[in-house]
Amino acid sequence: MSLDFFHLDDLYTEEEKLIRESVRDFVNNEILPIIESHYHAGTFPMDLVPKMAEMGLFGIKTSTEFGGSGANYTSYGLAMQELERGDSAVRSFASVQNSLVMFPIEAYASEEMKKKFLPKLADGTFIGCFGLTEPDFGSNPGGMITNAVKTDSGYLLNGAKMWITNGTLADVAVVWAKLDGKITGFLVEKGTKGFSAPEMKGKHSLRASVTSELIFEDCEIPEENRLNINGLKGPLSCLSQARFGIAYGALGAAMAVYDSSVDYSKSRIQFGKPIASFQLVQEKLVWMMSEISKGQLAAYHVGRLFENGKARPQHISFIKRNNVDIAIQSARLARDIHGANGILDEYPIMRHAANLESVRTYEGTHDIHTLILGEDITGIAAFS
Ligand code: TGC
Ligand code: FAD
Repeated sequence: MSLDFFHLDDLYTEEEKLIRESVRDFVNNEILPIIESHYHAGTFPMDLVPKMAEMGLFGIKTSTEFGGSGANYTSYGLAMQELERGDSAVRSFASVQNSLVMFPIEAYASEEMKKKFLPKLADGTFIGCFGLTEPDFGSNPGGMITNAVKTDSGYLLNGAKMWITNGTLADVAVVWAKLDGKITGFLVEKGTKGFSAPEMKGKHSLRASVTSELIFEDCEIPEENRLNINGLKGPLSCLSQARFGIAYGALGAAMAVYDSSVDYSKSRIQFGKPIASFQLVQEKLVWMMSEISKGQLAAYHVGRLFENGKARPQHISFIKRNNVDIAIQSARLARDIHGANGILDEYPIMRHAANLESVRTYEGTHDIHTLILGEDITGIAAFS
């Protein structure tokens, strides 16, 4: 049984609970036994990809016509929650495939491109990535310098992206670039002349995820590979999908460190008693339980707002910012409760704590979401 202080299970449908339970079993049986060794080696567990595809974890919201599951936002959120209970790297892989690659292809590509890519992305034979961030443009993607120029047969693409999840693994990259000064999207296929995606090394966080540069040197992109969307709202609309999944995902990581803390504190004896009997330890457990429970309520509600067409980007900023923040703080408290054991890989604590540092930064940093909400309250943008 998982933390459910407010009986949220009464609000989830049977189908949503079934998806959550099947992903939870998958994480317990297939991810937890192998994740530490991949984390140490700095490798993504590629053996999981066909299994995740078989479980319908790619294209969860994509229409069944294109090989997806056609499920709702809440089901997607719960699947991300369970994956991140295992490891943020596995959830990242699924976030990118679902929200940052399959979503824009379904929303903005031609029928031909949808038929070409979506079924393969759904069955895991194709992996995708999303290239927005550049070496000099992270929080401010509107300043990007990657550039496309119109040619007779399509476009010539030049520039570089950085920090791209799954870049080296990807068969297709959704790449955002400026065409005549306006941002638009392109589908760049693996093997395109002039396109390379070297892996970035040296990460202390999200070690089981592949992170890459994308380099474009006079890449010829066919006309049909252009997405039918102009402006920053193109990539930001994809981020709205992914940030929602992250808000649920962070709860999974938080619940993992909370569960471990409850178990550990009941079994660890000091001064002749379980440490769970000390008030200072109970205070930490109560903080974690309270914050996770509030995060669960907020994530649940935003899922339903999405399903009713009422979710605003600011709602999504709220839950991404809040839930990642309380997950990091929970990991910090869990580390304390586990004492020296808290730094060992026998427990998931440090792995989650380190992973969550990336999650706090990507998809809009904590502070960028603060400013999005600050603008919503005051009507004054404080970005520059
Ligand atoms: P701004 O003027 O505010 O907005 C430009 C246009 O976009 C519209 N818009 C949105 N549309 C859809 N969804 C959203 N969430 C939207 N937010 C804004 C907006 O209405 C406007 O439309 P229009 O029609 O008027 O043109 O743009 P700005 O340049 O002032 O920037 C605002 C800011 C700073 C909030 C934005 O740039 C931002 O969110 N920055 C953070 C960048 C970011 O999140 N990068 C993420 C990179 S991808 C990633 O990290 C993947 S990690 C993958 C993994 O491993 O899980
Ligand atoms: P910067 O924008 O340089 O920010 C540095 C600091 O300055 C932050 O604390 C920030 O909050 C603060 N700051 C910036 N502007 C302001 C302001 N106006 N006011 C106040 N404070 C401000 N990107 C992709 O496109 N695709 C991916 O798949 C992807 N995967 C990633 C995977 C990992 C592991 C990581 C770590 C990042 C990934 N990213 C990806 C990039 C990520 O989205 C960016 O790192 C993020 O948007 C922040 O950009 P930056 O790192 O350049 O930081």
